[in-house]
Amino acid sequence: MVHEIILHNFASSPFSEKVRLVLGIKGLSWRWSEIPSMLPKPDLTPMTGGYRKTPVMQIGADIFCDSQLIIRELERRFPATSVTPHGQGLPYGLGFWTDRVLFMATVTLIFGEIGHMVPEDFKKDREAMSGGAFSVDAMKRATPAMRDQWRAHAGFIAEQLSDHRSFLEGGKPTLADINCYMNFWFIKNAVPQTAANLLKEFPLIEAWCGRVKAIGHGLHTSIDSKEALRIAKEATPDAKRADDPFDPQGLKPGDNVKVGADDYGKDQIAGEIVFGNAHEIAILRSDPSVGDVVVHFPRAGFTVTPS
Ligand SMILES: N[C@@H](CCC(=O)N[C@@H](CS)C(=O)NCC(=O)O)C(=O)O
Repeated sequence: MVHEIILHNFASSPFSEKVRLVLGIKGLSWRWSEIPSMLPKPDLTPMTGGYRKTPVMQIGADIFCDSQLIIRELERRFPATSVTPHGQGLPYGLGFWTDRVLFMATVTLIFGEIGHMVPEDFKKDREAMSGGAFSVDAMKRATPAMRDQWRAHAGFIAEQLSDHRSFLEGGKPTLADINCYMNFWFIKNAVPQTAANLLKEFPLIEAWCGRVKAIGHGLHTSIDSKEALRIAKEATPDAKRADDPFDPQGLKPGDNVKVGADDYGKDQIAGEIVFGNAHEIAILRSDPSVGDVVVHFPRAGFTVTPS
């Protein structure tokens, strides 16, 4: 049975914007399941086993965590409109620069400016997720240095566009555009005047942002998160058992493991290995509200611990 793509996300989430644009490039129809931007997420965590970050993609009883793996899975299922036409590997590596180094500079600039307006419960949620203080003062103090860094990193992107190409890798948008753009989308939405000031130096980035924005999000209709749970419960996971002869820890299908992100939101998700490889690990788990589901994670940026 072919199941619909369900994206569990919320409108202001920059990592979701990456996936929404990939869905746009691929011209796909999909369902938008709205999830809260902080815990509790009662219709999401039973499905993921405790993974709480945004976005999560569901296709039947297969659950894909992290934008890196969601995009990889969309590429696998819908290869015709590829977002990696110039080679499949490096755009994912680029994501570690855009999603961590550039993103942290972007976050500091945003919350150094508007952090004092953030509700207390949101701050507490993010402190629990990151294991550190949500200190607006510290972000304000870091802002001048981060503004320098942000400019330097944005400068790489401006340089790439300096021959007046339409997109970072040529005439068509690719994952390189999506990974980079997320940071500009976030800062433009959150602190538009600051973004406009920062981008005065980089008119080619402004123009490129307009072209990426114009891609849109494909065609989506909303779905209630309870309905998504019901779909997971009625479906059978697609993932098939497969050996991983090169697993560095010698892990095999059937082994019990815990999987978690290595940066923030490190919740450890328990399950039994279905398959693993250099890019992905899929684990089987059950919950009364969804039955058996297979939860998929990227390998890069995640730890896998035998349990
Ligand atoms: N590496 C993750 C990062 C995702 C992430 O940090 N998302 C933010 C929202 S854009 C988040 O999870 N915030 C906390 C939450 O939504 O509960 C990915 O690429 O999907």
